[in-house]
Amino acid sequence: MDLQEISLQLQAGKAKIVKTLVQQAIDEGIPAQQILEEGLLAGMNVIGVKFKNNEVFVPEVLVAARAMNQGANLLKPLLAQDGVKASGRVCIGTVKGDLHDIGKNLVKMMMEGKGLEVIDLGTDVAPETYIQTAIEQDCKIICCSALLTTTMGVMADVVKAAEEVGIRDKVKIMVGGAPVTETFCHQVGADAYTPDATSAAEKAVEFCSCT
Ligand code: B1M
Repeated sequence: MDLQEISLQLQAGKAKIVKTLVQQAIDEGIPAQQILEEGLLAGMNVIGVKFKNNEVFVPEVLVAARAMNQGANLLKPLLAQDGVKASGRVCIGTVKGDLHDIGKNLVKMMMEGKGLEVIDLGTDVAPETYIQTAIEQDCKIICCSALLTTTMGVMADVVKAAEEVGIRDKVKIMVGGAPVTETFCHQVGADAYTPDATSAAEKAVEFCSCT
């Protein structure tokens, strides 16, 4: 199957067709990672460029996002089946002021695939919520996602809040999302930046194996 068809249908927001095509690709034996990258993410990238250029608007982006999520759900059991497994509990959320959750959901999916228990705090998560959850649920890692340059600064507040309540040495803080960089990670005092969901899951396994 031509994975570009998945990309095109995703761009058109046709969630049902995307689901059918993703299932068809799985049945044909195409690797899940390839379906994700060349089908779903490729389509989302095109939408991203068109969004930036005002060629599509929020409603179109939302239906594309729904198609993306539905397709990704089918891939969930297949992604990250191999490799090192670990046990441990982590919490994840998109930072306060930010409603983007597709990348965060992918990170969650890959971490669960590696055997980690993931508490999903959703979007628009305040620093106190991450901290309270980490304490109450005994999380080894706090994972923060941000897609906006205007919200990534909240990650510094999460690190500060962890220091203030005295749990900074007990919990690792991981950051990621399109505008986030390694340099930014160091600036805010977080423990790790990873560029994608696969490397985020691998890093989380590493942290959980060390503690
Ligand atoms: Co928004 N949006 N959006 N948007 N949106 C961006 C991010 C933008 C780059 C578009 C653009 O202008 N080109 C731009 C940000 C510009 C900036 O800050 N510099 C933008 C803007 C401006 C906005 C609004 C302000 C628009 C408006 O209302 N005027 C608004 C803000 C709302 C808010 O959050 N308060 C807004 C709204 C929306 C929608 C609601 C319509 C929708 C979100 C739907 C949803 O998530 N449920 C949306 C979308 C879909 C996008 C784009 C098109 C796609 C984002 C996405 O899902 N990508 C995006 C353009 C783009 O990114 N090219 C854009 C696919 C996803 C898999 O990638 O999330 O990067 P990503 O995740 C990656 C990695 O980053 C990494 O793993 C994933 C891949 O493996 N990763 C982590 C993510 N989190 C991680 C955490 C980790 C580690 C890795 O460790 C903890």
